[in-house]
Amino acid sequence: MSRRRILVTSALPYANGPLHLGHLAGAYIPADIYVRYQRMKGHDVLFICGTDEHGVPITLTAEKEGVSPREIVDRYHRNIRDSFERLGISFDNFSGTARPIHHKTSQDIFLRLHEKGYLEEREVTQLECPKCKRALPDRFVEGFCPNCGADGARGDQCDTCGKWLEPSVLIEPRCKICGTTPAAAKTRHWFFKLKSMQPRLEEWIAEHPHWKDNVRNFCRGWFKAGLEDRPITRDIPWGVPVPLPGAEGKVLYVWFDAPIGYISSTREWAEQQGDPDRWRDYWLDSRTEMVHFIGKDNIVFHAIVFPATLMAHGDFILASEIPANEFLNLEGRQLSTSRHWAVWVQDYLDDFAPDPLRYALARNAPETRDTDFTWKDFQARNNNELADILGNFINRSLSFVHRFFNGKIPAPGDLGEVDQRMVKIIEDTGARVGKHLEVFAVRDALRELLASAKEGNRYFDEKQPWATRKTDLADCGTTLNLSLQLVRVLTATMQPFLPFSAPRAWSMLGLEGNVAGVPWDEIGRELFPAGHALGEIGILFSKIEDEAIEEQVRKLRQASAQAQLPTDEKQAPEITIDEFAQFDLKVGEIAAADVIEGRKDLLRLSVNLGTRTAEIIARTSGNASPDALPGRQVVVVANVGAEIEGLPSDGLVLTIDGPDGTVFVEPDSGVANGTGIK
Ligand code: B3M
Ligand code: ZN
Repeated sequence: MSRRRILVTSALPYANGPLHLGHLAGAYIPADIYVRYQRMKGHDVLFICGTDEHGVPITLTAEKEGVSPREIVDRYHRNIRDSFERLGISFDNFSGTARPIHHKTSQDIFLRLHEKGYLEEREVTQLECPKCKRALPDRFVEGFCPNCGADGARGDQCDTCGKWLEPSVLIEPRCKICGTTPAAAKTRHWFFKLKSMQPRLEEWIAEHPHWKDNVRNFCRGWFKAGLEDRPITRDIPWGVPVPLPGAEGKVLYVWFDAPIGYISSTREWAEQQGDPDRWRDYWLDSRTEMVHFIGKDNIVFHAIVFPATLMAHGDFILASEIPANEFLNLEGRQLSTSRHWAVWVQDYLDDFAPDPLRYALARNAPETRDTDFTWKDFQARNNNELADILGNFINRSLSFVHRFFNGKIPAPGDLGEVDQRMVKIIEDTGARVGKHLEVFAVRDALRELLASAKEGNRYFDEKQPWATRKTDLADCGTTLNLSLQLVRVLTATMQPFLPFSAPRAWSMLGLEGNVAGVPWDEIGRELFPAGHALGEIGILFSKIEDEAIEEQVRKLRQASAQAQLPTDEKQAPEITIDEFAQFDLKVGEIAAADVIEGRKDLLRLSVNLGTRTAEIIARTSGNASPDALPGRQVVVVANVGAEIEGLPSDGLVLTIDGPDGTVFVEPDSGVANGTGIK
């Protein structure tokens, strides 16, 4: 077979937070397995990614933290890149869309579309927040979805029904920053004339009848509704500036520039190779196969908007494959970063090795439907499959040769029927696993790999080398020879999935060089000669104890419970010590307490502050019995005049929302009324 050239992309994660398991399951782990496999097949593979550094989510995060978008982007670029590295995701280049090379590439493409008449400037009405004094595109505005009615639909998309939206269609829209109802205002934007491109797009999709159902169904839905022209510029300060006169202050829509990031990342890679034109081999040569690994929420942009951009431009190749994956849930619930229902990759890697996670996620990849990650399942996959099946077969084979054959692989004797069956497995495991990887079926590929390891264990048990060692040494030699050949096969075959463990097994086998350099088609053909000396053995996969798993579940539940506390219990903005010193905190004694008529959650307290008595209104959960209060000491902020529910209050009394209702803060031993608190 001739050498293919394959350009593989993984969706560019937004540089506004760390990676979690949900990200990995769809766009990164399956992509890395595919890429590592195709490299072993000897093809010319380029694996491209980077962070998506524009768009409203980044601006929002920056605003929330009171820092510049640049600071957010740099921080999370490093953070995300580090997680990928520790997980062994083998990108050839990991770029970022805020870099000059990306701005230039996107602007050039925009200009070409403009020249060719695919863009049109139109006057539009957009939402603006009168309070924040800013335009509210995309995620700056939320409201009810006009399609499904769900609340929390955003100006660009409804997460509940998946519909692509415009801010102006939201029902009861509100500003994401301050909650104000936006006003409509006129502005000008450049529209991408997608409508006119529908026939070409439809034809192109029809040329790929083997694409996954999720991709084809999505596109069919879009075509049926009819593509509409879309504005691809925005009135926000962070992004790729629109390169046209009269467009000052406008930037490209993030979903227009982000996929172009695949091109600019390839260009950056070529420059790093010292061959700046080399990106052309991948993007301009129709023999290149381009594969986009994405999650299902990105289908429209990779199957419609980006291809339309490339078609309109005219020079570039289009995708050959779009393996779009479904979602990963966590312990039966939808992953949510805002609700802290997530497992962060960096936290995982602080506690465990990368390979068991790669294995668990690939084994349970959301290829055709959403799947669920549970810590229990993770443990079971690791313990019952990696350790007890794969690791056990490798370990028992190696140990046996070390113990009884001096660490040298014995020569095989005559082969019986059972041995012949084993020879077959040695010969075809690589091809059986590879067949599934060609069509992105990492689950099936791993199932095959595991099946071969199971066969290995079965063979070992059946042949009973511990018995034949004494009764039929030649047959014992056959058993161990074939077992070791299979171990070699499994080691090479597991390399794309388990790139940290495979090299270790390779050196335990006493083999030189890099297992990733084994040509895939030679797996099962390059065999050990008799007498080959094995290397030192170690444990390949350790078991994970129940306690370690319980600890993870506890951590997850705790973080999510924490996130559900009312906002005023979360961390408040920092103040200076001088600001704190302005609070006049004093101990006082409740002299009298009454419930305000008709409001059992409001108390009127007379508090003796030593030199004066303050009349204070206290808000409670309605549980306090006023009769028990007189005589008790409390803490008062004495220098605020407040109004609580329209009632004047001569200070505030400190209370805590306890599990059974409101409790008062109280000195733990008697002090004089009016004593100041530091
Ligand atoms: N930044 C990722 C997301 O939707 C988005 C992908 C861009 S791929 C060009 O989470
Ligand atoms: Zn606002």
